[in-house]
Amino acid sequence: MNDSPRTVDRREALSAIGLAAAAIPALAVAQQPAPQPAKGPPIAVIPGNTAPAELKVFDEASGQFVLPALPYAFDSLEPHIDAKTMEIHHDKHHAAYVAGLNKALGELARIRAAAGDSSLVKYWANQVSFHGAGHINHSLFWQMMAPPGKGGGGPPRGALADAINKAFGSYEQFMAQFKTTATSVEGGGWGWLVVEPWSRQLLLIQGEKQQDLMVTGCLPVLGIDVWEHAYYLKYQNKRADYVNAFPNLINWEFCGKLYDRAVAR
Ligand code: MN3
Repeated sequence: MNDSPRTVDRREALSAIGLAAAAIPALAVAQQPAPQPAKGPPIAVIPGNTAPAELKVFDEASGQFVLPALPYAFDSLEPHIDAKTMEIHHDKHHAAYVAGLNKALGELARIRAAAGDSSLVKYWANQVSFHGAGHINHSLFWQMMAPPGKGGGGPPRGALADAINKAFGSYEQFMAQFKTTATSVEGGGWGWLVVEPWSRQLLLIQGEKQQDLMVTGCLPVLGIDVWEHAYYLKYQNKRADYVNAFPNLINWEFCGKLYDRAVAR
């Protein structure tokens, strides 16, 4: 928060915080330059901002998406999320989204090279959306949590706290709506706190599957995975109990950084 901010477009800003443009499925599958969309208000990147190392989700050298390591041990979110759930969720589920995304992009490349079945473009594009969103959602989700008492839990601070109060009335009112939003997702999906960048408002939205019901262009600040694989070993059908425990794990410092970067100009 020092020198005059440099003005960049949103795509560059996303890259600067580690969410490479390729992390947006629609951009990743673009085969030719899309018509220039109307530009929203430019936002700024504070000089010196660098991508958090833990958010390296793509390897430039190989051109492949990669599974980032968990930033803490499997058992360090206990008792709220058990170690076995974390191990399976990260090592199996998240890894499968990474593999699925790379596979889908590879198949689309084969089709472009006339070596694949062009009737399957729709199928593979859908796979890019599903697995790409799954990869980015989980890469963020691990960072949005921290061990209780060691970065996890407590109320938000700083500009994000002020924005939550302004948008939702109070932290308590926000949290009540957040919990209801997450608990009531139909089937598998996510509860999200996002910045809608045209209005720069905070919104609480649901994401079904990995990607449905998202508002285009919204920037994630906080999310909770409410697929059964995220909680079933410990909580079985009691999703609300898992959602109620989740605030003990929220890494508000990380969420605050996402917020600051989403609204910076
Ligand atoms: Mn999951």
